[in-house]
Formats: sequence, C-alpha cells, structure tokens
Amino acid sequence: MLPSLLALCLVTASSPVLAATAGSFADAGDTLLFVGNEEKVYILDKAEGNAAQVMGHPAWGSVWDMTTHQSTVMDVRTNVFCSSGMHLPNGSYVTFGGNGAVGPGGNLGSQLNPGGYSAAWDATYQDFDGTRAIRVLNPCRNSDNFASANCQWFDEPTLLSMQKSRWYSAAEPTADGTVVIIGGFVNGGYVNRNYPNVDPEFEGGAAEPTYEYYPPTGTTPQTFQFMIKTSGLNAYAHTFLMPSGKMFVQANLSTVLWDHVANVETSLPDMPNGVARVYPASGAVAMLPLTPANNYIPTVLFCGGTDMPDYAWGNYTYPFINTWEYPASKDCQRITPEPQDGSSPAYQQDDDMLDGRTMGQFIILPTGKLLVVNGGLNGTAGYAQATLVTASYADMPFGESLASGPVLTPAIYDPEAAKGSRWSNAGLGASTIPRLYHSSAILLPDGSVMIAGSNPNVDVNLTTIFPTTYKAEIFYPPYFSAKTRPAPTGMPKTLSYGGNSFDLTIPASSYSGSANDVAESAQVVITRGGFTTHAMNMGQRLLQLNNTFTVNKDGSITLHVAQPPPNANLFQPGPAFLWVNMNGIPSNGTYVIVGNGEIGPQPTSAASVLPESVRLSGASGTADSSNTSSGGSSSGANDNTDEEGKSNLGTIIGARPYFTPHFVPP
Ligand SMILES: *[C@@H]1O[C@H](CO)[C@@H](O)[C@H](O)[C@H]1NC(C)=O
Ligand SMILES: *[C@@H]1O[C@H](CO)[C@@H](O)[C@H](O)[C@H]1NC(C)=O
Ligand SMILES: *[C@@H]1O[C@H](CO)[C@@H](O)[C@H](O)[C@H]1NC(C)=O
Ligand SMILES: *[C@@H]1O[C@H](CO)[C@@H](O)[C@H](O)[C@H]1NC(C)=O
Ligand SMILES: *[C@@H]1O[C@H](CO)[C@@H](O)[C@H](O)[C@H]1NC(C)=O
Ligand SMILES: *[C@@H]1O[C@H](CO)[C@@H](O)[C@H](O)[C@H]1NC(C)=O
Ligand SMILES: *[C@@H]1O[C@H](CO)[C@@H](O)[C@H](O)[C@H]1NC(C)=O
Ligand SMILES: *[C@@H]1O[C@H](CO)[C@@H](O)[C@H](O)[C@H]1NC(C)=O
Ligand SMILES: [Cu+2]
Repeated sequence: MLPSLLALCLVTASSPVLAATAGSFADAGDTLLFVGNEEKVYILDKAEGNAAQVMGHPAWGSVWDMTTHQSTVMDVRTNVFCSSGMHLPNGSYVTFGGNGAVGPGGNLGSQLNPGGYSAAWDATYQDFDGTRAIRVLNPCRNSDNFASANCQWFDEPTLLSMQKSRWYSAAEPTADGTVVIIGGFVNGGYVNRNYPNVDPEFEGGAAEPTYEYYPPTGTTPQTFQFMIKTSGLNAYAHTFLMPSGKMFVQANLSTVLWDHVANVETSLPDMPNGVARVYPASGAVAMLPLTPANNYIPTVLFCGGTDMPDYAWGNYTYPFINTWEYPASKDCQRITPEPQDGSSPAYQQDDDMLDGRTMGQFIILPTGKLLVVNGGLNGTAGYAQATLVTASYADMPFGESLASGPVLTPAIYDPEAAKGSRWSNAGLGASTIPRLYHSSAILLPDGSVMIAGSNPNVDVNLTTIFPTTYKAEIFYPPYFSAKTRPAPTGMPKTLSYGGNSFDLTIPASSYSGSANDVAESAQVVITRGGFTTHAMNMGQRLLQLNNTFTVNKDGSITLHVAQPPPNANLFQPGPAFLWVNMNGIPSNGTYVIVGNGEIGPQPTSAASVLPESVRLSGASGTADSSNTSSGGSSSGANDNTDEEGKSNLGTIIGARPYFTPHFVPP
C-alpha cells in the first residue's frame, strides 16, 4: 500500500522513540532519563515538535530539580532518539547513537546524507544526525554554574563520535569503567529484517553486528557473531556483566555468555516458551539483588514480552498481524548464568506476572523487591501507520500504537518469597495514564519512582488515543506509609572494592521496637538506577553490603558495614545511592561514588573483616510505629498541580503521586 520510500521514511521517523525517564516533565514524549545526583534528573527526548523551545528550536533535553520540581530546557544538538546510555566512573553520563536528523512528521531532515537514506540536518527542528553521536553530561548541582559548558551537554560529533552508526545499541560498562557499545540498527524500523525480500544491500534495514568502546580505542570494530545470528530481533540486546567479566547477552530467543576481550562466545540455552524479550517485544528484565546470602552470584529475571510467531514480526516496514490484538506474555524466567555449584546454567520457570505486559519495566527498589510498572496487555512496542492486514491508518484503532490495553496497576515481585507467591499488587493504586511506547521509570533518592513518557507516535500528537504524554507521575511504594524512616548518619561519599569497613549510626528516634530485632533486620544496600529508556534501565543493579551491628545503651544502633566485594565486575565503578533498610523500611539514598572515579583498573583490597555483632537487651527505638495516612517523607510532588498542556519544558508538568498505597497526600 505504501510506496517503499514513504514506508522507509515513516519507519525512520516512527520508530521507537527514546524512552524518557524520570523527570517527565520535559517532553516526556519519548524519553531517556537518568538521575544525575541527589538534586537533578536529566531528561532527553527525540527531536520532535515539542512546544518548549531552546535556542530557537524545539527542545529535546531538560534537567529537572527534585526539590523544586522545576525543569529547565537544555540544548542537545543531535537527535538522541533511541540511543543507549551509561554512567562513567566519575559520575558523568554518556549516550550513544540515535537517529538521523528528522523534521516534522518524522520525515527525513532537509539536508540528506549521501545515499539519501538518512539526513545530516533539518532546517525546521535544527537537529543534527545522531547516529554516531557520543554525548557527555557532567551532572551539576544548584551550587554549580549551570550556564558553564561543564554543566551542559557535550555533543560535538565532529570531535567525538562512534565509528559505526547505531540505533538501539546496547551499552554495558566493564570493571574498569569502559563501556562496550554493542550492535544496533544502521537505521530504524519495526524489526531489523527485509522480509520476504532479501536484499543484503538494503541500507535502512541493516543490522550493525559489531561492537566498539567508550572511550574510543581507535581499533576497528569487531563483529560479535551473536548479533548476526539474532539480527532480526536484537535491538537493545539485554546485557549484564557477570562476576567473571564475561557478559550475559540475550536477544531473539538466543542467549550467550560473551568474553568481549577475546571475542569468544559460549551458547546458553534458548529462552523457553518462544517468548521474545528485546525491543519491540520489550519484556521487563532485571538482575536480582546481589547479596551476601546468594554469595553475589547474579540471577537475571525476564518477565513478559511476546510469543508472537515468526511470521507476525513482519519486517522493517511493519508487523504482518494486528499486534494490538495479540496478547502479551505473562511468562517469567530466571537464569543464573554463572552458577558456582558446578551445574549448567538453565532457564527456570518463575511465577507468571499478574498481567501480561509488553513494555513492562522493572525498578529495583532499595528493599530488594522489584516493582513492575507501565506497558500494555496486547501487542508490542514500536509504531507504524499500517500493518500488512490493516493497510489504512484510518482503520488502526489505536492510532500509530502497536500496543493496546495499558496496564495501569503496578505489581511487586519479591525474589525471596516462595515460588507461587512472588507477585502481589495488594494495596497498590492504579494510574490513570497509559504508559506505552517510549515510557520510562527510575528510582529517586527518596525511594519514590518517577514515571514518564509514552508517545507511540511519529511526532507530537496530543489528540490521538495514546497521545504524546508530557505528564510525569511519582509512584510511592508501600514503605511511604511508614511515619518514620531510618535516618542513618555517617554515610560515606565513596566506596572501595574491599578494604576497611565503615560505621553508620541509626538513632533511636528513627525506628521503633526492640533494638536487637531491628538491628538484625538491617540491610545496607547500594542501588544504581541506570539510564532508562524504552522500558529498560541500562546498568540497573542492587548490591547489598555485608554488615554486623552493635546495639548501644541509648537505643542507637551502629552498623559495621563492609565495602563492596573486591571484584568490580559485581558493581562497576561509578555513581550509586547508599541506603539502609530497617524492618523493610528504607532510609533516603545518599549519593556515593563506587571505585576511584577514574576509567581504568580499579584498586582492590581484601574483603572487609567485620566485628562480631553486639546485642543489648532492653534497648529500643523511640519512633512512632504507626503508619501515616496523610503525608510522609515524600519529596512534595503532591503539591504540584496538574499543569498538563503547558508543554513547557521549564515547568513541571503534572508530577503528582498516583500510586498511594496507604498514603493519601494532604
Ligand atoms: C568524567 O569522565 C569523562 C570521561 O573521561 C569526561 O569526559 C568528563 O569530563 C569527566 N567529568 C568530569 C566532571 O570531570
Ligand atoms: C515488508 O513486507 C511488505 C509486504 O510483503 C513488503 O511490501 C515490503 O516491501 C517489505 N519491506 C521490506 C523492507 O522488506
Ligand atoms: C529469531 O530467530 C529465529 C531463529 O534464528 C529466526 O527464525 C527468526 O526469524 C528470528 N526472528 C526475527 C523477528 O527475526
Ligand atoms: C559477611 O560477614 C560475616 C560476618 O563477618 C561473615 O561471616 C560472612 O562470611 C560475610 N559474608 C560474605 C558473603 O562476605
Ligand atoms: C493524531 O492522531 C490522530 C488519530 O490517530 C490522527 O487522525 C491525526 O492526524 C494525528 N495528528 C497528527 C498531528 O499527526
Ligand atoms: C487484546 O487482545 C485480545 C485477544 O485478541 C482481545 O480480546 C482484546 O480485546 C484486546 N484488548 C484490547 C484493549 O484491544
Ligand atoms: C504499616 O504499613 C506497612 C506497609 O503496608 C505494613 O506492613 C504494616 O503492617 C503497617 N503497620 C501498622 C502498624 O499498621
Ligand atoms: C528524605 O528526603 C526528603 C527530601 O527528599 C526529606 O523531606 C526527608 O526528611 C528525608 N527523610 C529522612 C528520613 O531523612
Ligand atoms: Cu524508540
């Protein structure tokens, strides 16, 4: 029905957007987000027709302040649409690749690249080609001068860029803080195959099977064979660095353990039940907490996505079925890629999710439980203006969305619970805002979760059924019902790999009950929310630090805390938040840098040796043990009025709590 060039342009523009993240205010339409520090969330969108302007063009970058809930536009030169991103050891963030330059309607920018498949620049949106871009951001605080170049995006493709064009690449940090940038599309499309045509020269639909590094090494990118094997379905491959330094990589139905240094791969079993998890199937995927109890042996959890048959995936142009009528998967699988008991890695059937979800997203809460938010009951990520069977856009019931049935109620997965009882949504409120393609979520340092984005449209569309959504929300997990949360003192600013333990003190006023019991329940954890887009959090991890305790006469509790284990593969160097859980109630997170802050081999020392725990009968906390029903220690998002519609990046657009289990804002 569509002439092929039009189809191509359409997909170019319409392919997935960046999922934005937190901060949603900004154009949360398609967002990438990350928490820069304890004050700021950075937000990126694709280049599109946002009303908010910067430097005379629509804005696709902003920074949101967690205290004031105000956002400020930032200039980003290249089109970040569907890029990947990662933290660096010094706390800076870097994003990789994206889309070529586009103009209104997602059409090719006005100044074409050679070959005519992509554009170098667009005169209307004033975005540059982002396909090889490397953009660096040093998170700043209110005490810094935001106008200085040091606080702005560095986005100069002529000075710093990748060797290959990458859209939807994966990015995984290594133990020395180097980032491996893996695969991606040369250009965008629904899935990366030109089927039933087989034209290896088809430029737009080519998969990029190589990998390269940040910082750039200058060596020619090598082919990662797995990316050829899975080429039709390997956008945003799921990657997790393992304790050995090898990388666990999952795409299509294949799984591999990969030594990126020697470029040697070992096959692991295929994903059971035919459920695809990478974009655009978009399952929720996360590494379970690394704890002293599991000896820091990683297990990866996959939930949802879709088991659509091969034919249904169609091709680069569009799916061959009406995806919005095809139920998404509830299936969950766990795998321990490097078991230490001599067994072979195997997928293990886990409890089904309560709802099928495509584009569900896992947020690891500081308590070690996993929240799943967002997504749809049917279909897949991506957008299009036709499918093979619904060739007319006018007949598409959900506009350009390839998903339907927004899942509005979150659920919580407890990895420690007995099989059969790991999922619950008891007491969790429902959102009223569909969060489909290009939505995202991230943990904030007060323990709440910012949810933003949704824009299954090629450009801004405020009038369709699943519109470009500028409104962000904050979800308050059940622990926000606690009237008092632990308030530890002595939180360090840096952590090392092994070395001397450190002490934290929990005053008696910040807990209730028997000091001995509460001290036993204490957990000290570091979390990394990562870089979120497209329903995934690249780099997200939680690691529990080992600890012992001393109960003091005044009821205060001293926690003796081990440094992270002396293996930087377990928790790569860089920014994190440090938390203390007491009786399952987390403190606020404190910003810390893990490692020496530099790219390079990380210094390690022997694992910390902890003193024996000391109990003291009779000591107890003095806090009010009751729950609250009015307010809590949330960041005050509840005082935001609904300002949706201002489309102004300088304004927080409707950030307000919606999940208020046991918590009603005043
Ligand atoms: C952090 O490291 C990166 C990569 O080495 C560098 O580009 C950036 O400027 C550094 N940030 C700061 C604040 O020094
Ligand atoms: C996708 O399939 C449709 C229907 O067979 C075909 O018209 C179109 O050319 C295909 N696109 C590609 C990139 O192969
Ligand atoms: C996934 O891999 C299988 C086996 O190689 C292949 O037949 C299938 O076409 C792939 N899926 C897509 C959408 O390319
Ligand atoms: C945690 O600390 C305790 C007490 O020192 C020790 O016995 C245990 O081996 C440590 N566990 C790990 C995984 O390091
Ligand atoms: C928005 O979507 C509606 C319904 O799908 C469509 O009719 C309209 O043309 C779209 N508007 C824009 C600006 O694309
Ligand atoms: C989801 O798909 C099922 C099965 O095709 C269908 O019955 C249901 O109506 C769809 N839901 C929506 C919201 O379209
Ligand atoms: C307070 O709320 C928590 C979380 O919902 C619950 O587990 C606990 O039992 C409640 N405590 C009281 C005293 O109501
Ligand atoms: C946690 O941080 C919030 C601000 O985000 C503050 O209002 C609250 O008092 C803090 N709570 C504790 C226990 O430190
Ligand atoms: Cu996208």
